[in-house]
Amino acid sequence: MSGPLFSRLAAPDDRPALRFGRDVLTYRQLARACRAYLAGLGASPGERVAVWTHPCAMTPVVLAAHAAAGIVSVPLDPKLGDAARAHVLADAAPARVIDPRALEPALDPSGALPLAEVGEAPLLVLYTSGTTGPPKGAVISGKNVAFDLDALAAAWEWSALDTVVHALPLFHVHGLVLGLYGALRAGGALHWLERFEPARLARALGEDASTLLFSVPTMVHRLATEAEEDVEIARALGAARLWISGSAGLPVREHRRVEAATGRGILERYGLTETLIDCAVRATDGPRPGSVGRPLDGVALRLVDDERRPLDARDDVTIGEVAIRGDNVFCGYLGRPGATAEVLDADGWFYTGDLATRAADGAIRIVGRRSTDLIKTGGYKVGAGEVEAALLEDPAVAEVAVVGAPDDDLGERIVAFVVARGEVAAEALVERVASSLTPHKRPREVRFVDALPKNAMGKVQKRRLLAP
Ligand code: MCA
Ligand code: AMP
Repeated sequence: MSGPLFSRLAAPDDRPALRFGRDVLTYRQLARACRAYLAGLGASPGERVAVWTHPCAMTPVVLAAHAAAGIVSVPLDPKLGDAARAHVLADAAPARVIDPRALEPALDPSGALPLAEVGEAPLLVLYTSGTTGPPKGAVISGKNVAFDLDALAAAWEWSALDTVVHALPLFHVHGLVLGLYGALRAGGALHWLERFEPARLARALGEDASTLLFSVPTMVHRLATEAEEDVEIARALGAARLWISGSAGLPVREHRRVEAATGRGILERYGLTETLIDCAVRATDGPRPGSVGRPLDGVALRLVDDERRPLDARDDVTIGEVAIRGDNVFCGYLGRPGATAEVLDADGWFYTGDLATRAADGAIRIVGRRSTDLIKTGGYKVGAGEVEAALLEDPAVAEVAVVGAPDDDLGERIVAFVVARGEVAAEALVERVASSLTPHKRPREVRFVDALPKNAMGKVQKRRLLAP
C-alpha cells in the first residue's frame, strides 16, 4: 500500500469534497484550507495533535489536514467531562490541542499540500472503553485506514460519485474513519450534519444524486418512526443508493419496519475501534437482516472457543468469539503493552470479545458479548467500570453496579443499581457522570436497592440484576 491517503488532494479539482450547513468546499478549496491550517500549525508528521471535534465547518478540515500530512490526530468528544478530559490529555500527551471553532477559515493558494505516504506510522489515537479502568488510546496506522477503506469501497462499490451523508460524531471510527476519511479516499464527498434530526437528514439525502447514508441502530429506529408517519421522509430514505447501519446490532424488527415504510433495505457492517470494519453485507448481495455479512476481502476471521482454539463450524448455530487478523488490526493501545497483549496474540489475531455464529457462506451473525461490563448504548461503547468509578466518587454511594438493560431506542440503556448510605437524588448521580465523563455515559435510570446480589466470592452477579 503506497501513495497518499487522499489522492484527489494531490491534484485537487472543483468537485465537492465537504458540505457542512451552507458551507461547501471543493477539493481545490479543501486543499487550500488544509494548507493554510497546516502552515499555521507548524507541526511535523508523526506529532500528536488533539482536536476538539465540535460540530463546526473547520473540524473536518483539521482532521483531513492531519490525515493527509501524517500528523497524528487525537479526536476529542467536545462534551468530555472534567475527569475524562484530564485522563485523555495526560495519557495521549498531545503536542497541541486544537479547538476548530477558534480557527479562521482561510484558503492558501500557494504551493502544494504536503501529502504523507500511507504506511505503518500511526495516524490516529482513538479513546475506547474497556470493562474496567479509564478508556485506552487505540493507535491506528495509515495502512490500517487505507486497507480497510479500500476493502469497504469494494464491498459497497463506493466511488467518487458517492456522497456520504451522516450525523455522527467525528471522534469515533464510524463518523471519522468511514464517514470523513472514507469519502475523501473514494474521491467523493461528505455531507456532515451537526446533529441528528430525521427531517434534516432526509432533506440532505435529496441534495446529491448518489448517496450513502451511514447510521447507528438508534438512528434507524428513529428514522423508521418518522418514515412511518411522513411519506416525504420515507421517499427520501428510499432514494439513498445505500443505507448502512453499524456500531451495534440492528434488530430484524427494525429492518422490517424500514422496509415496510420505505420499500428499501439496510446493509449492516460490523467492526471495532481496534480493527476498523471487519465484515459487511455486500452491495451486490443486497440486504440480509440479522447478518453482518462476510469478512471484508483480505480480512481473516475465526470463531474461537474459550481457550481461543479455532472452531470450524459453518452451521449458523455454533457460537464462538470473533477473532480477526489482517492489515486492519490496530498497532496496540498507547503506552499499554499489557492491555494490548491481552487482546492481540503473537500471531496477529485480535480477540474481539464478541460472540457470533457463521453460516455456510461465511456470513457472520453477532449474537452477544463475552462481558456484561461492556455496554453499547446509542452505538457508543461504555465500560461499566468507568461509570461505577464515577458514581463511587459520591460519598453517599456505598455500592454500585452498572449494567446495560435492553432498550428499543438505544439498544442498551445504562442502568445504575445503587446502595446508598444517605440522602442522594438520582438526578445528582446522573449529572455527576455526565459532567465527569460525558453525557452519553450517564445512566438513563438509577435504581436504589438495599443490597446487590453477590456470589460466594462476594462478586456482584450482574446477570441476576438484569433478570426480570
Ligand atoms: C442530555 N444532555 C446532557 C445531559 N443530558 N448534557 C449534559 N448533561 C446531561 N445530564 C444533552 C446531550 O449532550 C445532547 O446534546 C442532548 O442532550 C441529547 O442527548 P442524548 O439524550 O444523550 O442523545 P440521544 O438522543 O440519546 O442520542 C442518540 C444518538 C447518539 C444521536 C443516536 O447516541 C449518537 O450520536 N450515537 C452515535 C454513536 C457513534 O458514533 N458510535 C460509533 C462508535 P446535543 O443534542 O447538543 O448533542 S465507533 C464503533 O462503534 C465501531 C467502529 C463501529 O462499528 O462503528
Ligand atoms: P467500539 O469499541 O465503539 O468500536 O465498538 C465495537 C463494538 O461494537 C463491537 O465489539 C461490537 O460489539 C459492536 N458492533 C459494531 N457493529 C456491530 C454490528 N453491526 N452488530 C453488532 N454489534 C456491532
